[in-house]
Amino acid sequence: MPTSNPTTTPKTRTKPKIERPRLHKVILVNDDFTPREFVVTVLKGEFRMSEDQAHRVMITAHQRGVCVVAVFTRDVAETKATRATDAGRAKGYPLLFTTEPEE
Ligand code: TYC
Repeated sequence: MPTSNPTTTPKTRTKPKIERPRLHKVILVNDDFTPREFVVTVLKGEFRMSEDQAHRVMITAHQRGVCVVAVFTRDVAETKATRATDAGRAKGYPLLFTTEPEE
C-alpha cells in the first residue's frame, strides 16, 4: 500500500456525483366524450392498475380536470402516454395523456 504523501495527496476530494434521472409524471386529462369505462380499460391495460385504482384515477380526472396516473423515467412516461392516447384515438375518442417533469 502506498503511504499518504502530503505533497501529492489533495486535501479535498471531489466525490463523483451520480444524479438520479428526473422522473416524469403521466397526466390524464378529462374530456366530455370518452366513455368512463373506456378510460378505466386503458388505465388498466397500459398502467397495470386494478379496476379500483383505475376507477379512482378516472373519477379524479373527471371531477378535477386532470389526475397524475404514475411517474416513470422520461422515455417510459412518454411511451406510455403516447400509447394510451393512441388507444383512444383508434376508437375516435379525444382521450389525452400528457407528461411533465417532476419538480
Ligand atoms: N368525462 C368523461 C365522461 O363523462 C369521462 C372521462 C374521465 C374522460 C376522465 C376522460 O380523462 C378522462 N364520459
